[in-house]
Amino acid sequence: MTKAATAAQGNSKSRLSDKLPDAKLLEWLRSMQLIREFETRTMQAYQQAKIGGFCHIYSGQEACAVGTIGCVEHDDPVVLAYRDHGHALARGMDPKACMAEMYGKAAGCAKGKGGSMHMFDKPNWLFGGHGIVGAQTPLGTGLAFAARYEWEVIGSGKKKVALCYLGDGAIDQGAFFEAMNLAALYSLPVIYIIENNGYSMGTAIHRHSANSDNLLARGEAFGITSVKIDGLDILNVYDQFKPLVDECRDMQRPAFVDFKTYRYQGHSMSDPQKYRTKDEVDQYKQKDSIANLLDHCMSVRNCIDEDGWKEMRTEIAEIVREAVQFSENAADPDPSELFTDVYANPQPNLSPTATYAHGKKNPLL
Ligand SMILES: Cc1ncc(C[n+]2csc(CCOP(=O)(O)OP(=O)(O)O)c2C)c(N)n1
Ligand SMILES: [Mg+2]
Repeated sequence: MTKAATAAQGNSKSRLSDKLPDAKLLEWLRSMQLIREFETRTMQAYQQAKIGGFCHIYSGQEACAVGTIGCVEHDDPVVLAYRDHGHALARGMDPKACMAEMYGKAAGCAKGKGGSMHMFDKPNWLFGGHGIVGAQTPLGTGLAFAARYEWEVIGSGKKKVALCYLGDGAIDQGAFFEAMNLAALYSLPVIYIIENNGYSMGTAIHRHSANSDNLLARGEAFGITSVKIDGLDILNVYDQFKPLVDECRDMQRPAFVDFKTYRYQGHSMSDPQKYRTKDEVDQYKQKDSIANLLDHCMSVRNCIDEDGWKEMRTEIAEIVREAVQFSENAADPDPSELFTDVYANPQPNLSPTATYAHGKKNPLL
């Protein structure tokens, strides 16, 4: 077992996170609360039909995005599945650009063309949310390849680590196994983070995956360092994930993380949730990651009190309110944008359906 794997399996005596300054913990508390509040307002906007299409809420999983992104550098590349608002915000995306994207407005991070599942932010090294389950895993491997190539072959850049997030529902996709194989074979610095929230849509993990109690076996089969992390406690995430990141960066090799987490809302905005009980959800809410960190900050670090927490929440609520307001008032994309940012358009500025749609000319044109 590597040093990081040993550390990750839990060394309760000395906690790495004890050395973190209070300011860092408060920054994470703020970031997790921003995501929670943002998602609450997203649900409201969706229910008012202001947001359309698929929309997957991240509430409950905040310690994963904030904790893992908190362990890497700003220019380490990140690639995601479709439950992506939380990571985008944790990565530093402007909440206005994130919300406007869901509103389908031109000021959105993907010009309003992607929606909820396609948060993309190049300046923040965020290479997108992806709607095809597992499709981002070869991309994560490619990002690691590019980073290593740049550093080792071209001789520019520096040692980087790519973070590639996927859900438990993606672990049996063939593309993921191909991606892991190449990552191991070429020794690429990519960390596959399985956000194991226990469900793939409405199917519990033990019903969709063989040997689901031992996901680490999948990474280990390729000789990849594989660790399990309890993802509801962000300090624990840091204690376990930071040594792993450091090792992958230093040794330029991959890792696999079975990251235990839980989502509070349904799979998407339309999910009657017949597959789980309210009791189960409530039990996880008892272990809420924001409440956990707040408690630690209040009672162990004494770095925030009730008034400070109230002030922080008020400030965050205002930021999100402004993001919603901004999105409501923002301009729609110009109709000509229909024909830009596409892989190929054989008839530039002319939609193939312009004249053929039901025999009528497309009214947008
Ligand atoms: C290749 C492919 N198959 C099926 C789907 C339909 N689908 C959308 S989300 C989803 C569940 C994925 O669950 P998981 O990876 O655990 O992510 P979570 O929603 O729990 O974050 C499925 C099967 C898809 N988008 N892509
Ligand atoms: Mg899942």
